[in-house]
Parts: sequence; C-alpha cells; structure tokens
Amino acid sequence: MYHEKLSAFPNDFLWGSASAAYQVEGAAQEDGKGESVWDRFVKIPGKTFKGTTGEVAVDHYHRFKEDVALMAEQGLKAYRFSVAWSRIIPDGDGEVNEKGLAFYDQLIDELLKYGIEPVLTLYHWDIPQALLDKYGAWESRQVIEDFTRYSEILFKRYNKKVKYWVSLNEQNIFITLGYRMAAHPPNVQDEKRLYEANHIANLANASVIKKFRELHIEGQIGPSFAYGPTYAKDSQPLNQLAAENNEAFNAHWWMDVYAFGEYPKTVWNYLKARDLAPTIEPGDMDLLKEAKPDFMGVNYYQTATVEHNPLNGVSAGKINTTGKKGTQEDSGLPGVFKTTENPYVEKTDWDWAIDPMGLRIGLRRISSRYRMPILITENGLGAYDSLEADGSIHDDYRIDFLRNHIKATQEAISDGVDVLGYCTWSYTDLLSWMNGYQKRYGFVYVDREELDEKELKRYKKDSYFWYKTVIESNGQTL
Ligand code: BGP
Repeated sequence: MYHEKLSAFPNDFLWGSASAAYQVEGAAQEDGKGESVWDRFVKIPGKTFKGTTGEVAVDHYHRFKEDVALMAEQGLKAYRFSVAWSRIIPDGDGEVNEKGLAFYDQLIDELLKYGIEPVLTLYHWDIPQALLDKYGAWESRQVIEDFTRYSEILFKRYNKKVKYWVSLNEQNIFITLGYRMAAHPPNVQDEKRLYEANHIANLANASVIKKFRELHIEGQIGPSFAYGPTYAKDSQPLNQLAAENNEAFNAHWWMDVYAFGEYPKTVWNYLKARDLAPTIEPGDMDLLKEAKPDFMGVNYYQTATVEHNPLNGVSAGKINTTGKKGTQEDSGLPGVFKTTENPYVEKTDWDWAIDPMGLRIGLRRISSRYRMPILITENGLGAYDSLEADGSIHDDYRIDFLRNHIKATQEAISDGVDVLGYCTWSYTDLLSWMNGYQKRYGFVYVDREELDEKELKRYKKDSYFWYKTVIESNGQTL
C-alpha cells in the first residue's frame, strides 16, 4: 500500500532507546546484590562467546550519570532499562536490599532531571539464583507470588515517576532458549517442562498486571514480546500452512494469552495430543483473562521464512553466536514448519534477516489481531564497529537500518496502527548474551573487548548524531 503523504509521528511519540540490567550494569557483587541465574550460567564452559560474562559489562552501575548525560545531550525522550530482581531482593523472596533500590532511585531521578521518560522493565531474564535452587524458578507456582511481591515494591516506590512499565521481557525467548535449547538458564532441554514453566510465567505476568491495577498505579503496563513475523517460502499450500503454524506456535501462543487470556486452539490441540499441554488449575484462565495489558511491547529484529517440514525433518539447529556469516542452521518442528532462506532480504553477520517491511507487516498484524496500542521496545542492528584513531565510529549501516525501520513504523502509523514509541536496541554497546561484546548495537561505542575491559570509555557513533536530528525533527528528518 502506497501513501502519497505519510502521517506525522504523534507529538508525544517516545523516541527512545533500551538496555537490560545484566547486559550493562556490571557490579555483579556490589551493594548487596544477590547472584542471578545469568551470573551462574555464564560460568558453564561453552555457553557464551569466548566465555564472556556481565561481571563488569559496560559498568553502567558506576557510569550511569555519564550515560544519562549522553542521552540528554542527544535529546532522547525515553530510556528503557530493567531492574535486576537480585539487587532488590538478593535471595528472591527475603529481605529487601535498600542499596539496590537506591541505585534505581538515582537512575530514575537522573533521567527525570533531563525530562527523559523512564520505561522500566520488571524482568529481563535475571531471576535470583536462590529461587532456581529453592524451587526451580519458573517451574514452581511459588514464583507467581514472589515475582508479584518484588513488582509491588517497584510499583509503590516509582509510582508517579515511572509511567511506562514492561512486565516480562521476551517470555518466548527466555522460555524457549532456557527449556528447549539449553542456551539460556536453566540450561534444560525438555518440552514438558518448557510448557509448564511457560504457563507459570503467563500467570506471573498476569498477576503483576492485576496488582498494577489494584494499586491504581498511574501509567501503562504491558509485556515485551519478540515478534518475528512469518512468511511462507512460496504459495504452495503446504508451505502456507507451515507459515500459519509458525505464527500460531511462535507468536499467538504467547500474544493471545496476553491479549485474550486464551491459548490458541491449534497449538493447544497439538500439545494435548502429545501430553505436552500445561496443567491448568482452577482460576488460572480467569486470572489470565483479567490481566489485559495496556499495550503490546514489541521487540522486532527480523522476519522468519518457513516451509513444510516432514515428520522426519529438522528440529533445533545451531545458532550463529560467532558472527561468522552463514553458520546459522535451519530449525523447526517436525511435521509443523522449518525455517528456510529468504532470497529477497540481506542478512547481518549473525545471520539475522534485515527486513524493515517486516516491521510494518508485524505492527499491522498485531494491531488488527489484538486491537491495542504498540510500544516498540527494541529494534536494532548487531554489527561489528570500528573505532577510528580520531575517536569517530562511522556506522552508516546502522543508520540505514534504523532509518528504514523508522520509515516502516511511520508507514504502519499511516496504515492505522497506534504506535506509542520506538526504542532502539541499544543505547550504549553492551553484552550480547551469547555473542560477547563484539556484536555491537549502541549509539554509544564502549571501548572494551571480550576479554579486555580496557577503560570502558564512551564514544559517540555517527548514528548518535543522526538519531539526535531524527528526535529534534520528530521523525521528519530521516
Ligand atoms: C533481545 C533481548 C535483548 C537483546 C537483543 C539482541 O532478544 O531482549 O536483551 O540482547 O535481543 O539480541 P542478541 O544480544 O542476541 O543479539
């Protein structure tokens, strides 16, 4: 669909950028912080690129004032960050650690000082290790109560200061990588456990949204979902069906629960027939239905192209965590779908499809299926950057990527989608969970390498200055 004239971005559009605690903060053992599952998991040999950890990360814990000053100078309107549960309640369910709260008090006040809207993520994958040891973390219903208690502390503390809240970040990713691929904590490969843990995470998500409403917190709350819209390889009906299957298994399975409080029937029936459907206790479905979010947070990186997968076809394939293009393997569910090449799109060095149109398509699909506003909570390009001798970083490839995705967002707005804001991933360079520090996403270059922290000095990339003009012009100058 071609628009002669695109709608303007709303005046209060949130031009933002994002990060997550484990990926930026460092200070892993400071001020009473407890151990998180990521602090422990990265120590298992072979799990992360070159054994990298977030022990120091980019030292945002000590340099947050410098980082926020850079945001202010750039004119950033919103900053999405996550709170580390293990800083607030070190063992997950015991005493509250005031020093941990004090860090986020300061960060939030610093953002507000410059008129930057804080977007607070309650959970970005770093559950306290003590809860994994005690009851298996997301595999026990006890986590619902403990996560709600932790969230309530933050709701009460930051009510009126924080207006945008993200409940769970990418439940689909932490559950799938954690329980199917053993690529995230708790390092498990078990489909039954996957679906049980996922249902409990759904209940925990719903429970905090319910608590948010009960406390009359002034603001909006929603989950952030990693959505990769699906294309069929071609018009062969079997491949079209595979694409439908992929949307159902990898998108509706989560977003239908958030928006409707219901599991999609096709996936449910498939799981039930294989004794994989989660245990539903009385009251579960009522809770899920009661907790409709205010917006759907969307983390968009790429589309997936799929085709029919025979019963003896592929299942989980190798993920490219080395940045050597072409090393990613196809993956799928036998008899349901499998990924395949899309000859129409370029790929990054980590084999992620570069597809701005996919963002427009995804926004439209979510908007028409769920009829709720969307906050783009992540979008960005992971790439190699090089720091020049004069301190500049010429990341024109990142500018192209972001420009095209912002344009696609504007097209979606012109199509009728209600988009609240756009957060790039990420603000500074940071630890890319499994891919080390060489996969850079930021506007701000941080001078450190995998095994050499150097001085962690910050440098503005070309994209930093470019985004400044985008914000200044409210998206008119791209
Ligand atoms: C999302 C996560 C982010 C971030 C991003 C980029 O899934 O919410 O935390 O890491 O993806 O992914 P990666 O670091 O694997 O390149």
